[in-house]
Formats: sequence, structure tokens, C-alpha cells
Amino acid sequence: MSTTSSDKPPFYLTTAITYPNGVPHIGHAYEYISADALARFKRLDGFDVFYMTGTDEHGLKVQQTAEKEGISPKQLVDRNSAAIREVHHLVNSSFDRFIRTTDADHKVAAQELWRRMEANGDIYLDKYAGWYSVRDEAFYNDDETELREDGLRYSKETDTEVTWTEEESYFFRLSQYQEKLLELYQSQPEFAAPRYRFNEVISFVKSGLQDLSISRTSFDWGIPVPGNDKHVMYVWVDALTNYLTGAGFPDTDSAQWRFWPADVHIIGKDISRFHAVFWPAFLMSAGIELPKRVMIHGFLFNNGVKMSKSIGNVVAPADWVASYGRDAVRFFMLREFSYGQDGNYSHDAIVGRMNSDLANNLGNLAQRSLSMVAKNCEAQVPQPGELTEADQAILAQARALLETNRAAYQVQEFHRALEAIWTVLGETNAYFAEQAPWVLRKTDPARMATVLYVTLEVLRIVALLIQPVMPESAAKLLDVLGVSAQHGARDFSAIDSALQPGTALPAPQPIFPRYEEPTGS
Ligand code: ME8
Repeated sequence: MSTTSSDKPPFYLTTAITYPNGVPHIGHAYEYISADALARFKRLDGFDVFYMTGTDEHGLKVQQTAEKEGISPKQLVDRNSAAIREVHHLVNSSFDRFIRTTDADHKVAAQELWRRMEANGDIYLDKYAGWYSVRDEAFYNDDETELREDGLRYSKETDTEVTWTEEESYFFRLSQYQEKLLELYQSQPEFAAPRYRFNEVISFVKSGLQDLSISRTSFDWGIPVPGNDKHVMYVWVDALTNYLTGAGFPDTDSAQWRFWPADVHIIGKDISRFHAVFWPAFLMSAGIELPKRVMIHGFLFNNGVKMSKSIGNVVAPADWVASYGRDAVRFFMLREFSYGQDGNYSHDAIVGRMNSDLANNLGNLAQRSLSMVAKNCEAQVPQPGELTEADQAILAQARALLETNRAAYQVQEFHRALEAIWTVLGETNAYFAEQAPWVLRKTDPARMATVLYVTLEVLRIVALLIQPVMPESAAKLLDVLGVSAQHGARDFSAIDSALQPGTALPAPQPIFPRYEEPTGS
């Protein structure tokens, strides 16, 4: 065993690797944030997590963008890959590796995958004649395209321009995998989600699969095909292999290989076919275990309108972070949209979440209870007396949240995890109002201490569970609750323990400020 492995169960998750031919928008940030929340959740829940993201740097699209800018493809990807990594930092995405498909180890992995598919008899040389969309880096059949009024031909599904392409090409025998893929979908109903998106994939496969062109000769910005330098690999063969590279492939004796098969690939709805059809077929061909799950998230729309440069409604993640703060952005994205479905964002929707969920339901409860403790309990965690039914009921609800959250994160339903937490916060606010500790202060100080203790204890559990979504705010809340940042006191295993009466508490400080519209703008 290597020294880098641990007793914790491995958990490997990935995002799609972003094309570095532009700068990422809020839709990309959504993917990074959701993957990051899952990575953080699993780390706190005792897993040995490897979270990988990165950039997909080869292909015609990148080469053409570089030409337009008058720089080399390498200069373009160096610049934009760095900008994409910055966006990860900006939204506090705690990746373990930022892979670039121009990394040396990735070339080795991609070429080895190719060799194995070839050795299995699944690759042959022929001629490709058909429609290619540079924008999608995808091939389309005649009936998947249409001629439009402007005289240009487009992919019906993605609305991107396609051009007639004829060149010598290697092919992958995808047609041979139709039955095997259908068997996979049958035997592993959780292989892709959500179900309705998975069903679209299944129908596509049922409608018949054609062999796939997997190399190009008309440009050279790619990984050379082993044994034939005239060809570079089709960018999707190259790109998908990044997931294996991250797990140390082809060195299957390395400690890193413990992460394969990946637990979940997190991707957007436009690339489900590549991940749920091509990718498992390539792996079956190469004799490599399949990833356990492909989670397909929806797209974000600006007030119902698709983000586009020509409309000028593309939101830069940095603008949102500057306006609302990064934890609020993270919370909004994961709470507002049902993961898997498309979502509409608007300034008002963000402000609504910040003011009602964060400032009122959580921030206010924390501020009110902690200020009372500061004033009336010598700034220490109060000593509870005997617990009433109401006390026990609210504590039981809070303790049950770990299981609810585990179940929700297991299927990437982040919104459900947060919804459950906020339901308990709603109940706790009602409990606080009913118990009225500010009245008890005069009539029954011992009972007041119990109510405050119970409230702080619920807040501790909530603070622990929101760490994956709002790491910085949760840390501040745990600080003011006197929960140590050491000895695993902030891991989920600590949910079963409890606040220690008598622990000194720092002065409370507001953590979730209300959003105020900037004046003079
Ligand atoms: O597709 N809302 O890269 P990419 C939500 N390089 N998600 C969105 C989105 C939106 N408005 N727009 C894009 C690629 N995405 C390939 C991936 S993986 C081996 C190769 C998502 O930069 C999109 O669905 O075009 C994808 O998951 C990710 O952003 C990167 O998109």
C-alpha cells in the first residue's frame, strides 16, 4: 500500500472540462459549485475524496479561435485555462487536480486507451463524409441537420452551424455496442440521472448507433493517433479520457488508481450523449470498469433567456460574487434550482434568497439567540436543564438532517438537502418564538438557559451541514458557537456530540447581512 492511500473509502468526482476558447460564465460556475459542494460534503463525511476539474484544450474550435486572435493555440489555452482556474478560486471550488488535456500524463493515457480499443478490434481506417459542427465538436447525420433561410446548414438539436467534411478518418465500432449499452442501462438504472434525461439517452441508443469518426487530418492541434501521425484524435476521445488520466491510468498499480471507477461525472445536459453513450462504449472496448454515475444538470437562463454574447446578457461569475458575496451565490444556485432541471435566475430571486433564507431564517435566529447568551449567560454555552418534549422534538429533527442530507447528496439533489435544513430552521424559529426566552429571562432564567442551549445546538448542527455549500459563512457561524476548528469537531461525525455547557463564546457578529440595493446606481 502506498503512503498516500488511507483507510477512508475513496470517492472520485469530476466536472466536465471546460473549453478554454472563451471565459467561463455563470453556467460553468454552477457546475463547479455543485461539484465542489459534493466534494466538501464527502470529505466532511469521512471519504477520501478526489475532485477533478480542468480544461479541454485540443480540437478545431480552439485552433480556430487562436487563429482569429492571431496567437498560437498553446498561447490561447495557457491564458484561458488560467482564467478558468481563477473562476474556480473565485467561487471557492476546492479541486484536488486541475487537469489540462495538454498535460504530459494525459497524452500517455489517451494514446493507451486508443491502443486498447484498437487491440480489441474496434478501430478501423475509412473515409468520413458528413456534417461537422465545430462549435459542438460533434458529427451529425443528414437528418439531424437542416438548411436554413440564411443558406447555411445547422444542427437541429443545438442550432450550431455544420460544415460538410470529407477526410480519411479512423472509426470506432460504436454500432457494436448498442446491445451492451442497453444492457448496462437496464442493469444500472442509476447509471445516469435525472431519469427523464437518461431516457433521452436510452431512446437515442435504441434508435440505432453508427460507427463514430474518431480522428481528424485537417488540423493538428490534438493528440497524435498512435502509429499514424497524420491523424489527431477526435477531441471527444481525448477529452473523455481525462477522467482516466486523473486516476493514474495507465498505471493501474499506482495508489491513485484506487479512485477508479469514478463515483460520479457531473456534466451539463448538452453533453449527456458523450458521457452516457460514447464514454461507456470506449471503456467497454478497452476492458476498463465503467464510472458509476453520470449526473446531468440543467442549464441556467438569464430571466428565461439563453445567455449569449450577441444578446449581451452573459453573466461573469466575478460580477455576482462582487455583488452578493460568494457564499450567497453558492447558496442561491444550489437552493433555487432543482438540480438536473433548467433554472432561471434574476437579481430579485437572489436577493429574495439572501434576505429571507439567509438573513432572516438563519442569520437572525443566530444573532438573537447568541446576543441573549452574551448578555444573560456570561457569554458561555448555557447549562440546559431537563429537556421538554418541545426541546427533544426540535433536536431530533436537527439530528435527523444528516441522514436526509446524505440521501440527497447521494443522488446530487442539493436543493433537497438545503430545503430540509431550512424546514428545520423554520421549525426552530417557531420554537424560539413560542418559548419566548426573552420573557423567561425574568420569569424562569433556568428554562431560558435550556431554550437557548437547544437553539444553539440546532444552529451547530445546521452550521456543520451547510459547510459544503457556504464554507466561509459556516466557519464563522461555528466560530461564534464556540465549535473548535480542530480534532474533527467540524466533521459530520461530530453531529452526534453536543455543545459543551460552559464553553466561552466570542462576541456574536452578524454573518448573513441583508442585501441592500446600492445607493446612487
Ligand atoms: O462541453 N448552464 O465544454 P464547455 C449550465 N469541453 N451549464 C452550462 C451552461 C449553462 N448555461 N453552458 C455550459 C464542453 N454549461 C466540453 C466538455 S468533458 C470530457 C468535455 C456546462 O466549456 C456544459 O454543459 O462547452 C458542460 O458540462 C460544461 O459547462 C463545460 O462546457
